[in-house]
Amino acid sequence: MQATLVIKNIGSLITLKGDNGPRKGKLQSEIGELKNGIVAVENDRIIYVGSGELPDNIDSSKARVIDAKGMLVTPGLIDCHTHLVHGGSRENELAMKLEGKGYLEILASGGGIHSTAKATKEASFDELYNKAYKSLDIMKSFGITTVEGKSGYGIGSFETEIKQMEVAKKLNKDHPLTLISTFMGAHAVPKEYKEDSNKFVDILVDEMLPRVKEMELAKFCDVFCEEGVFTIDQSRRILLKAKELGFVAKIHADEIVSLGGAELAAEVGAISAEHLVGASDKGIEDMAKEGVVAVLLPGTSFNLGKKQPAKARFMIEKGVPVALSTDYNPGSCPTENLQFIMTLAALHLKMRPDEIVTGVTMNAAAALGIQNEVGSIEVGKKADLAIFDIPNIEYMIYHFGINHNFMTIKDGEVVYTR
Ligand code: IZC
Ligand code: ZN
Repeated sequence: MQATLVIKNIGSLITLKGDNGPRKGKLQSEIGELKNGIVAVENDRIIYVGSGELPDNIDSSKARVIDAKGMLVTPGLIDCHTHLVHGGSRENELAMKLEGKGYLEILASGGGIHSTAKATKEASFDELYNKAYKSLDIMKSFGITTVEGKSGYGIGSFETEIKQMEVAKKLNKDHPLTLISTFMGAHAVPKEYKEDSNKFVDILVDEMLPRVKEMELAKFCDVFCEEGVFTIDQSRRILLKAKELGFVAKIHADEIVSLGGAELAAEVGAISAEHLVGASDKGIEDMAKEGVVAVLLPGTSFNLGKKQPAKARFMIEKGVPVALSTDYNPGSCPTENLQFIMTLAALHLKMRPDEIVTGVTMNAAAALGIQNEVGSIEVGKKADLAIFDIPNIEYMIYHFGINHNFMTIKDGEVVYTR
């Protein structure tokens, strides 16, 4: 075998070796660490993972050799929940927030998602593309190699929804990172349908979903199931229709008000349910039974000043696989820094470092249905890796708020070096 890239002298190599995810219960903390690790890559695939030197059957004479000098290597991080493509920003809401106005209150008064919808509608394709490209570059610098991105700033303007997803499609082609697209036409109720939101759901189900499918613009369909946004019944209708058309279902569930979104995720067979701050114990148990991945977003709770964290420990104990993500968006979580989210997962969700690593690699991959391709460092998998200039994974969580990434490798190519 002819290696094209070799990384040697890895102090701590976090392989995540084992069954492809989702990893639940005790398996969430089995991260397969190797000391003095070495990884060989041929083109875009991993061909060897071990300790010490390469075996004789791997020819590294023509390979680029990277001396990791005792650093930490993990699978490329996966940010499985973002609202990447959008126009404008919402720093104007900071003053309202400081006066004690809540997220849903700002939304109900026509701000929040509505203000981003306006900016996204007004932005040209190129403006949206360039802004999102920059964010992908920041993510790349943090060691992220795969990103999920939602539409959802059309709010009734189907044209804007399509524009967002076309931007995402082009970004996936042009940018080194992988960007997986989600249709989130049900993100807020358009003002003109405020009195009859079921009418808007009719349009979503009968016109928008089939058209998005036909245009092959999204793998997933997501719904903001929340008080004052879409009800449980409306969310059920949208997700069942989406599934019937061949989308994979996701749901923003029980983020602020406990509505029964976790139960619905299990009922409709969603691949993941996101936020879950107010999820009921029964909803969590239902998710465990159906194998729904919990995508927890502690950066959002932090930024909204929420005191109550999602019940991560209870979820892990009950056998729900837990993934973690930034929720990068211009309102409730304007950051691309997944490493900081890992710190919050420890301090606020009481997750352990090994559980957290699984949450941003294998279980994030499982939340996107790509766990057979990425999420661990194993022979045959895509060579998506991050090299962090730290001695161990605890250090990443402990020394917070900065970027520890030294190098990002995507499809076997170095795409970022500090
Ligand atoms: O723009 O506020 N939670 N949707 C649901 C968001 C956050 C994005 C936003
Ligand atoms: Zn979200």
